[in-house]
Amino acid sequence: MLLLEVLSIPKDDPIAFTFFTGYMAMMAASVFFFFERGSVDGKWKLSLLVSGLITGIAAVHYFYMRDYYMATGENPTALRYIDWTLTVPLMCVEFYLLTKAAGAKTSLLWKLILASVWMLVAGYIGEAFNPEGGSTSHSVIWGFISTIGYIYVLYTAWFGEVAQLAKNSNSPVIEQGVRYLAWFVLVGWAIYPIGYMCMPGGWLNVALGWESSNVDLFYNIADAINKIGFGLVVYNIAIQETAKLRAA
Ligand SMILES: *C/C=C(C)/C=C/C=C(C)/C=C/C1=C(C)CCCC1(C)C
Repeated sequence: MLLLEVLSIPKDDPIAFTFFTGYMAMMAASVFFFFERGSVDGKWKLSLLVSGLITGIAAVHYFYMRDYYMATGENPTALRYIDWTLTVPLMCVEFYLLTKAAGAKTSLLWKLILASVWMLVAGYIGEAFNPEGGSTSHSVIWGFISTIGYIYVLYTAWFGEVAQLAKNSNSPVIEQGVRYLAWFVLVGWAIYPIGYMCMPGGWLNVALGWESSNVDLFYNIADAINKIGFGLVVYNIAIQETAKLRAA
């Protein structure tokens, strides 16, 4: 029975559609990043490995989330947050690796990881412990607490240590690339709170009647943009820096 449901994607279910395309896109991106490790200079291989791990971890979670959604029609909240708890800190690792040559210390990495885990733990409490039928106050309080962690990462990427170090890197390629990643954090990451507010009791659910199934629609679209986009920016930096080294 489970198998039958998995095999038939309803034509009118955009969420199921994004679970399937999201899964394939993440998998293809991982293959790409792993193979392309071979075409960049040694000091960029770790960055590409991390890009591939981010989309690879997501691909495995999409495999399970897709089945969970197809079988139950519900949001796979636990799987979603397990995925993010692994992949968002790895995105912090990308920031660290890019600015390491300019002097980034591991304390920067830990601050970013702490802020993102804070953001995710609060978001998980907001979603997983939302009372039956939904509670606006519960959703707003935990959404607000979560946003503090988000703003910390955003600030660090745009004006704080990450931005400063990128400026000191003496590489326009790295400075430009880090700026692109900061744009992802500003625009791409901001899609997640929109999904969050669709849960029962959430602002968009209450004010505009957006259904809770849209939580996954927004999360799936945001994941594809952010995880693959982040990886491609890092890939582009690595390719350009490698070309510079080889020309020298
Ligand atoms: C690959 C996964 C990524 C980049 C996930 C990012 C998730 C967020 C930026 C989530 C942010 C949230 C808020 C800022 C408030 C509401 C709760 C969250 C967790 C959805």
